[in-house]
Amino acid sequence: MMHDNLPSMIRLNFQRYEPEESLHRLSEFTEDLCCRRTVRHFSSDPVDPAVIREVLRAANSAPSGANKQPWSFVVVTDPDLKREIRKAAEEEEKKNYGGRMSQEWLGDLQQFRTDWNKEYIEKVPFLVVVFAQSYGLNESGEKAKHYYVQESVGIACGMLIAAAHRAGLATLTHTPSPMGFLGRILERPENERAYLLIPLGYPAEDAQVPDLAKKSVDDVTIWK
Ligand code: IYR
Repeated sequence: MMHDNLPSMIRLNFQRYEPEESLHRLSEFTEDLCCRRTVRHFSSDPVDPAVIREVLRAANSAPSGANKQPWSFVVVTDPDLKREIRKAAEEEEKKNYGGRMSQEWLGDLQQFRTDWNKEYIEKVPFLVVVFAQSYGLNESGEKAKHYYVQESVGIACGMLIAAAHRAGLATLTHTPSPMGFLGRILERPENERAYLLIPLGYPAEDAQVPDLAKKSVDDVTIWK
């Protein structure tokens, strides 16, 4: 029968807190998350690979459609690969900044002082390239269905970014679109599409960020 091979059910391990304790614990976390900034100038200072692995362990704990975990994390440290990725990303970005993005889009980006130059790709100690698996593929080439792939991988990336911040590492969510070159350079299988390129490292000594205002939580929340 269909149900013969199901995993058994185990008791939920869950901690309830009194409201005061709950808010206390949460505020610390929220305050820390609210200090996070996207970084575009990285130091070449090394990072312990054990920290990267732990960040990925957090990301990999994300919920996903039917628990398929439809992602792969490719950790790049090899200087030749980084150079190749930088070169290919800059080629796409030159096209993006040179006419592929609309005037409105370019206008919206001005405050970030971004351009096609992606020096950080070579400078940062770790690049994590997140791939989304549109379907599963085992060693014998059998396909398995994946569900809510975009949502699942997005959630995992959010958890990755939060974990990296918690670890004292800076991140950048880079989408040098189109990102097809990442699958080619990193020799990923046909079921995978590059989703996000995430440099992970320490900010450069002199790193600056725009003085941005975020919407207030009350402006984005509707209580009914
Ligand atoms: N991918 C380009 C452009 C860019 C687009 C958005 I939307 C941003 O929030 C930031 C940059 C780049 O990385 O420069």
